[in-house]
Amino acid sequence: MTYFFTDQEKLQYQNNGYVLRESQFSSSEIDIFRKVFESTVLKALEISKAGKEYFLDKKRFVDIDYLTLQYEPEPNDSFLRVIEPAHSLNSDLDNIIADRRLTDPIKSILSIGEVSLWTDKLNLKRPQIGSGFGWHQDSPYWIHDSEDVDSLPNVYICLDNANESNGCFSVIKGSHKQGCLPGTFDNSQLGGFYTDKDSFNIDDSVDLEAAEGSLIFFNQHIVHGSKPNLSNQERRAYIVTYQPENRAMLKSGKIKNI
Ligand SMILES: O=C(O)CCC(=O)C(=O)O
Repeated sequence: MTYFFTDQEKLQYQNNGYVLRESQFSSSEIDIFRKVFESTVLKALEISKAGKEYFLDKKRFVDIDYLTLQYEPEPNDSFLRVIEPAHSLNSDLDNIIADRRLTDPIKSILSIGEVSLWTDKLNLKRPQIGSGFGWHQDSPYWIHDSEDVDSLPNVYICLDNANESNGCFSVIKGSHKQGCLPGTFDNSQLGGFYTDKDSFNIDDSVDLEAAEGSLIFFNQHIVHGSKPNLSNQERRAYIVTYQPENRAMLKSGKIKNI
């Protein structure tokens, strides 16, 4: 069984900057993923105590070697928000990273036969607590570390049903075509990483409401973000980013061919 993009999906990806594939993983597979997810969160919290804590724009971060933990803003700053790179904490994630349902479409996007890992993130958005992600592109975060920022496609795995009330993933359709856009210049520490609102059209935003087990493939240049989780439902996601084979990962500099 192969999962390569159809010609129509390739065209959609080129034109819109994303492709949503629903029902890719079964409920029982997603149950297992959630257990892997939560055990990784517990490991992260455990080792966080030994890490180096710092604050950017009042947001709490902890670094342990090349692992970065990002916490929710106060008063929820004991709750994790992002764990990156997550596979370094839990080798069970390796099976997901290598799953052909993720890697075949990525190979279609890159038009190549073999890929390696660039980075992987567990994004938590706990009920009533999970904060939103402002509009941004991934490429400005990576441009100084990657030799080829145009070859870093992402796949987002929905671990919970996601809709507007629990902060589903949203994109600005077609915004990837403009490459790296200017950031906001608001004198904050992280402001440069949020996309200047005058450089894209908010009317092109699409809320990608998707059921658990769906996959969203998206371009590293697409402007994207999500609202806070105001609901009583979890909104967990695992985002994996690939690149052509034999290239060094973000942060660790090691090579992880798939
Ligand atoms: O999880 C989300 O809703 C957004 C994540 C995101 O924008 C990111 O990790 O770059």
